[in-house]
Amino acid sequence: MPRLLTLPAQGRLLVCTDLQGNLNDFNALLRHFEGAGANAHLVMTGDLVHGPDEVTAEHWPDHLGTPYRDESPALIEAVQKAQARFPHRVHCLLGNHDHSHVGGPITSKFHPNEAAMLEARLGPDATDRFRDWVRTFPLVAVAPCGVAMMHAAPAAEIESLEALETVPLEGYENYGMDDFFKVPVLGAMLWARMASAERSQRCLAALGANVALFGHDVVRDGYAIDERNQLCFSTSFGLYDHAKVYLDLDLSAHFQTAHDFKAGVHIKHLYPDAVAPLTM
Ligand SMILES: [Mn+2]
Repeated sequence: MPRLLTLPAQGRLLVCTDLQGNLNDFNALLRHFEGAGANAHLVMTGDLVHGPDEVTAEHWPDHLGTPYRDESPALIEAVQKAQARFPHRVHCLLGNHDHSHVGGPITSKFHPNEAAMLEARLGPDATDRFRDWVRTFPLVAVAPCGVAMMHAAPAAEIESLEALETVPLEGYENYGMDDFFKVPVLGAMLWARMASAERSQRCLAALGANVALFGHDVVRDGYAIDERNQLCFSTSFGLYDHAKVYLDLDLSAHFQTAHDFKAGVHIKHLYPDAVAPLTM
């Protein structure tokens, strides 16, 4: 199972972050992907599963954005169907929520144990198939156009690309956050919300890339450039529809810094016709 996915030097690349069980947002993304032609790749940077399923419309908190209900089981099927329909062009990277199904720390955003909750919904056979699938997810995707995609901020100390391939996924079920953060590679790779200029520079140099593209954190306005080598963006979770963005890149281009990504050209609205809700 390669943990590093390398994309080709031509074609198009669509990138999205954190769907967390939002099937409608995946379907919208898929329509953009289908319109991008036969040379397009789609990379989803992790946290495919785990969304809100008991929050009612009357008690919907503003910080969760446009209301939706967790459809993780149907989303898993829809992504697998897309992978079968577009072989080797639809890619899922590992996120901390996905990792909780294959040995990572328990996540408890919407339930005390979200992995146990989803696995109960899936039933034993589908759970086994889901775990086998998640175990194949790469940690990082790189493209010759100068970008590296990962779940969280590029803070991992990566000694070598070979070392990346031998990172053990299992055995962290009982880790608290402080301890898991100290786990080499995985701790930062799946949970870091920020990376200093120095640290991200080392991480990206090890990966042979100039700019990190990632989510994990919620950027309410769609995207943020905190360091010139980091573009953090939100496609789905925690946003209102009008602010959700995905990336659309030419794989034969060359990106030097995060400022090379232009709104409307490389950073696109998931729902171009959505308008901001009126506020009080
Ligand atoms: Mn995450």
